[in-house]
Amino acid sequence: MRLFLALIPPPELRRRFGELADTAHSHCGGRRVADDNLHLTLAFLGEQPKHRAEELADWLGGMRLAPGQWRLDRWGHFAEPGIVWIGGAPESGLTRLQHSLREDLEGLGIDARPRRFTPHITLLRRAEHPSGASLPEVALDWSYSRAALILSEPTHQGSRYTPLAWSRA
Ligand code: 3AM
Repeated sequence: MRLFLALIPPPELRRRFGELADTAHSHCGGRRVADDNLHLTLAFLGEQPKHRAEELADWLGGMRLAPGQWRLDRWGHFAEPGIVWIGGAPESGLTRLQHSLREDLEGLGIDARPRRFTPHITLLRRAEHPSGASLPEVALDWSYSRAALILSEPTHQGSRYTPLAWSRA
């Protein structure tokens, strides 16, 4: 089972991310991430056996995160896979959260990625012009308090993400 940990935006913020994805797509081309799949990856866990997924669901389900707020105010891109994203300054709470999750996972024997965390929301993949486009200014705030363990499955229409567990409210 291909798993990752993520923050899932509340519906109104997800709608705004979707609008930004449309705008970015009209400038940069490529493949727009579906609204239902817009998220912030905290840790990619790779392929894990079912019993490990259950263990991880119990671990996350028993955890309460320190809530935080993150200001999204910048566009970015990863040139090689043509990813266009929105993000913000690395917010200390978010960085601490990612670090402590990675440490816990290491204790569970999982070498989670990325090691160097650039918090971002992927809007486009395989963009034809990932840089150089003049994209509109962004200023959005995300109040987060729960993380999700997500199952990623390939389909003909792209990846399907299914939350398997949530940290406590
Ligand atoms: O949220 P983003 O788009 O940054 O790119 C994948 C996506 O990240 C990443 O995990 C998230 C959920 O799929 N991902 C997929 N395969 C990966 C791998 N082999 C990976 N990250 C690191 N190594």
